[in-house]
Amino acid sequence: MNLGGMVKRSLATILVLALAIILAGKTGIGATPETSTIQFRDVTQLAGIRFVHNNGAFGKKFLPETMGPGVAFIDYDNDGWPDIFLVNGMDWPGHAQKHSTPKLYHNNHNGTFTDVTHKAGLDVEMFGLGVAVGDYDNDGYDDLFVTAYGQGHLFHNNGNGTFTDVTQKAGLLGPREFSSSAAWVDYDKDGNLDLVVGNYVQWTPETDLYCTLDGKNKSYCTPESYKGTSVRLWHNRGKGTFEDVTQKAGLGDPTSKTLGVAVLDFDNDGWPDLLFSNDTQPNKLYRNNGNGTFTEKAVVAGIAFSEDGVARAGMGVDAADYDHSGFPSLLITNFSNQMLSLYHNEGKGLFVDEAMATSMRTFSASKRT
Ligand SMILES: [Ca+2]
Ligand SMILES: [Ca+2]
Ligand SMILES: [Ca+2]
Ligand SMILES: [Ca+2]
Repeated sequence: MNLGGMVKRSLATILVLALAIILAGKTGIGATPETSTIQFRDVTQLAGIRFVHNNGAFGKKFLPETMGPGVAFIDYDNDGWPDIFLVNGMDWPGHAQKHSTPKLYHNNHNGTFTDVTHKAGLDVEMFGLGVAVGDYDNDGYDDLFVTAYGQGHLFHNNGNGTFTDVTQKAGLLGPREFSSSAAWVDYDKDGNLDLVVGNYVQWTPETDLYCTLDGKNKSYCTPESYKGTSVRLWHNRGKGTFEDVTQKAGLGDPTSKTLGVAVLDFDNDGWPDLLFSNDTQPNKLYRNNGNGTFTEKAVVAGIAFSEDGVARAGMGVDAADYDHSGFPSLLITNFSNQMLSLYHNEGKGLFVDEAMATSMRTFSASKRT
């Protein structure tokens, strides 16, 4: 999504679809002018994308293995053609069998892509989960922040086709967390992009719990088994360094189990607000007070819980003004047995979940034809 050109973010579920759309568009494959129905064909192989996700699974059923990786479009060489960055996991320490890294694919302007990961200096092993693209140092080249189990990474785009891991230099080394998604946003409007990072739960291989569905075999535990973790807000001081302002900004909340981050100005006051979709915990909507602090509004806005008052398993999230009302609405994907949430922004700080009504309309229309 994009808010005033200042925010770029990505999530796997949304952008994998977007990737298919862009690839189909660039190659001309999948266009069916003779019908009114849009059709898509998987052109991954044709485009030269050979990426394989490694979730590190070796039989212990560690929780991070359940996560898909993020992907982002980034025109890292400013040639006007979107390139692709794919996040990857890795084998667990002590069980290393293969070398797996994120991948950067350069857009060849002809529907194909070339793996430039090594040349770009991005063949760094990590248990990556998400990615956010933004030019945090205003040098005209988009940079990458990769969320990960353990330690997120900030890669500075050097402007010559290479990146440098500046995580430590930027002051972003922190406690080992399970960061899932991130977004760049200039929340204080000082001209420098700040970084907001969603964290999932408190989990380590050492504190891994035994869960089972059949009483015999270990299964993946649900997030209820683990304590949550606060999101983090990193203020960009300029000159390439960041400070943790989570508590000062009022975003500290150890109960959250965040999987999705969205930036939206839900009340149209010109200050970007933050939405965190939480897995089995209430979603959070933080209104930007315009003075460096935020106030949590999800319950009064009607988006913390489902209509029957249950915290759902919020995962992906995006915000857009889909009905041209002048206010951004929200789409939150939930777990597989739960309906997604289409929170229509009614203005006046209130959202109404229209997912049920919308799907009923679709169903009715299909029955008529
Ligand atoms: Ca490019
Ligand atoms: Ca930059
Ligand atoms: Ca800023
Ligand atoms: Ca606002």
